[in-house]
Amino acid sequence: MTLVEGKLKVINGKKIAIVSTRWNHFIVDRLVEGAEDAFLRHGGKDEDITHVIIPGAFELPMVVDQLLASGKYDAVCALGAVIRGATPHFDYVSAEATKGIASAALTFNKPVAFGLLTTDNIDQAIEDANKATGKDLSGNFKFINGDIREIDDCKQACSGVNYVLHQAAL
Ligand code: INI
Repeated sequence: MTLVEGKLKVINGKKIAIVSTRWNHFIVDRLVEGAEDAFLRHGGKDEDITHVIIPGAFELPMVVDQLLASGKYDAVCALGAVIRGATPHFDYVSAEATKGIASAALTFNKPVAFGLLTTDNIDQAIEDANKATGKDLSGNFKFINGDIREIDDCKQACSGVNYVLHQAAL
């Protein structure tokens, strides 16, 4: 049997870019804290994190694409929050952001963490963001084990970072 498995460790000074949105920044800033914390706790160095702040989730694909194209980063972590509210705008923004981020990852064949919260209302988003600041990493390991169903949106954001490290370590 051949087992291919990364390590939950940042090795050889891997560099990561975290992209976060100003839209819903009071939520998204909590995700940034969680992502930075996860990177540092797994052996990454503060100087190897570049944090890019952009307007909203719709812009995430373009910026993820540019960061990967620059060749400067081993992985990118995309963070944002789209809150449904009362308009169909939610569906367009979240669908384009999701498709675009996935497409950039496939184009450049580099790890991209998908940390976009998509919630029905602001209360759900706050709840998720609070869990991120709790820095509960247990969900990350579930994610690595492939048990994605058990973790909520917020833990996906954090675990995405670990997934990035996991991939980057290969
Ligand atoms: N951007 C978000 O990141 N979250 C949202 O909830 C949101 N809503 O609801 O509209 C949102 N809109 C802005 C959009 O992402 C672009 O930044 C904007 O349209 C400019 O291109």
